[in-house]
Amino acid sequence: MKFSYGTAGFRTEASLLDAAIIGSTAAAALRSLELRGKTVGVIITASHNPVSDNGVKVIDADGGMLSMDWEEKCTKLANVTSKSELELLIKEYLVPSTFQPTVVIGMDTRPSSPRLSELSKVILDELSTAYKDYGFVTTPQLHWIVKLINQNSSYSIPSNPPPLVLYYDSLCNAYANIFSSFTVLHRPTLTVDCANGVGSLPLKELSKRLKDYINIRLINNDPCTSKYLNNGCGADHVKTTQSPPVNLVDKMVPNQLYASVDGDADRIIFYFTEKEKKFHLLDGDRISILLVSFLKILVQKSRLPLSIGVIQTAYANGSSTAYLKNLGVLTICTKTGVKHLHHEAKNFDIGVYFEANGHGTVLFSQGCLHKLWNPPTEKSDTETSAIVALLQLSQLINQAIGDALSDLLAVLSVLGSLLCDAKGWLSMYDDLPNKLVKVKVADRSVFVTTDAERRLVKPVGLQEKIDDLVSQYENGRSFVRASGTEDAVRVYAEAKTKKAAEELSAKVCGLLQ
Ligand code: 16G
Ligand code: ZN
Repeated sequence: MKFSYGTAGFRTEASLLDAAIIGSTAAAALRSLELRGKTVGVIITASHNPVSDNGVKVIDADGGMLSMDWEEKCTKLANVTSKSELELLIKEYLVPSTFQPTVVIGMDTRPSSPRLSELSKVILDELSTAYKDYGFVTTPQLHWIVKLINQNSSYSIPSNPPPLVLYYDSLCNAYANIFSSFTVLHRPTLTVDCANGVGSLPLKELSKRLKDYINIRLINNDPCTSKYLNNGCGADHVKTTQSPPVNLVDKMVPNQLYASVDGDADRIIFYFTEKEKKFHLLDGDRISILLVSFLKILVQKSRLPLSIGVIQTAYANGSSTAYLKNLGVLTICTKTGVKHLHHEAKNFDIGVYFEANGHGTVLFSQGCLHKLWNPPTEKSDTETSAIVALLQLSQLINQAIGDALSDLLAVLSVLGSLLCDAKGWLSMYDDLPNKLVKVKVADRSVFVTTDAERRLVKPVGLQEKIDDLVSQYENGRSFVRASGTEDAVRVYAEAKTKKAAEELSAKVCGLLQ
C-alpha cells in the first residue's frame, strides 16, 4: 500500500499502519535533530474513523502541523520497501549535529494504539532519540505540550509541575478568572458527548476541576469499550447526520446546550432543540462568529490597535460570511485543512479560524500579547478589564492548534459574558439552505482548483458550466473539489431556499456524470 501524508497525517486500517508509524517516528527524530534538539511530537490516532483504523501525525516543534517539506520526507520514509532503503533515506535526511533529538509521543484509546506506540518507541531507541511517552492524550494536548517544551529555551521537558498539569492549570485558571470577573450567568450546564474517545479522560478532569463554575455532564464517555468509539456519536456523526448522538435521541431537554467532540477531541460542535424538538446545530461557523463578536467588543474597549481577522473555508455558510462583513471584520477564505487556516490566522494580531466541521482556534500573535502585557500606563477601568479579558482568553484557548476542550470553555465564557443562550446564539443569522454531496468519479486527480478551492481550472470548461447554473439561483453558490481524505469529489451548493439548493446541487452533480 502507498502512504500519502495528507491533511490528517497517515490513516488506514490499524494492521496496515506499521510502515507509517516507523516512517513518521523516524521523520520526527530527524526533524528534531535538524532543529538542534527541539522537541517534536508523534500522535497515534485516527480521530473520527472507525475503531478498526488508526493513524499517525507528526507535530512540528512550534506545536503546529508538520512543515510541508517534512510531509514529503515523511511520505518517502513511510513508503520504503526494505530496511536498507529506510537506512539509506535516514542517512540522506540526517543533519550532522551534536544535539540530542527529542520526541514526545501520545495516543488515543483505540485497542491498536498501545502496540503502535510501542513500535514507535522501538524506532526511537534504534535512532538514539530521547523520548517521553504521555500515554492517552488528546491530539491538541500533545500539540500544547510540544509548544510549551520548546518555549522553554533549554528544550527540556518540565517535570515539576508536569506539562499536563500545566495544561489543566492554564485552562482552568483562565476560565475561573473570566467566569468570576465577567460572567453573570450562574453555573451553566453543558452536556458533552465524548464520542467514547480519549477526550473522555480530560473532560472528566475538567468537569471535576471546574465543578464550582460549570455543571459538565458527560455522555458516551466510555473510552475503554472500543466498539462504542465514534459509533453513532461524536462531532462528525452529529454534524453529518444533523441529529443527536446515541443516548441523547429523544432525551434532549429543550433550550439546553449540548456539545459533541470527536474521537481525538480536536473538534467540537454544539447543538440544542426547541420545544417542538427541532434540532439546531451550532457549528464551526457559528463558534467563530460568537467568539469574534466578543473579541471585537474587547478590542474596541481596550482601545489598543489590534487587527482581527476571521479565516474560513469555502464550506462556510454564505450567511456567516455576510454576517462578518456586516460586523466589519476582515474575512479570508483558504483551502480546506487546518494547516491552511492556521497559516493565514497568523497574519493578524488576533486570528480566529474555524472550519464548519468544528476544527479551529483563536491565535494571539506575539505582537498582540506584547501590547496586552505592556499597555499604556493611563488607562480607564473599562480598558483595563478588556485587556485582562483578552489575556485570559489567550491563556484559555490552545495556541498550538484547535482544541475541543479549550474551545468548549471559550464558548461558555463568551456566552456567559454576552448573557447569551443557545437560542440567542442561533439567532445571530439564518443559514442559507445548502447541500453537500459526495460523488464517485473515475479519477479525482483531474479536478484541479484555484481561488481557495472555489473554482475549477480543470477539467477545462466545467467551471463555466457551474457558473452558468449558479447564476440561475438567487444567493446561489456552488463549488466542486477533490476530497483529500476519500476517493471522491465533493459538491457543495447553497441557495435561498432548500428546494433551490437541492436543485442546484443535483444539476452540478449532473455535470460530473
Ligand atoms: C481533514 C482535515 C480537516 C478537513 C478535512 C477535509 C485536519 C486536522 N483535518 O480531516 O480539517 O476539514 O480533512 O476532508 O486538517 P476532505 O478533503 O475529505 O473534504
Ligand atoms: Zn479529530
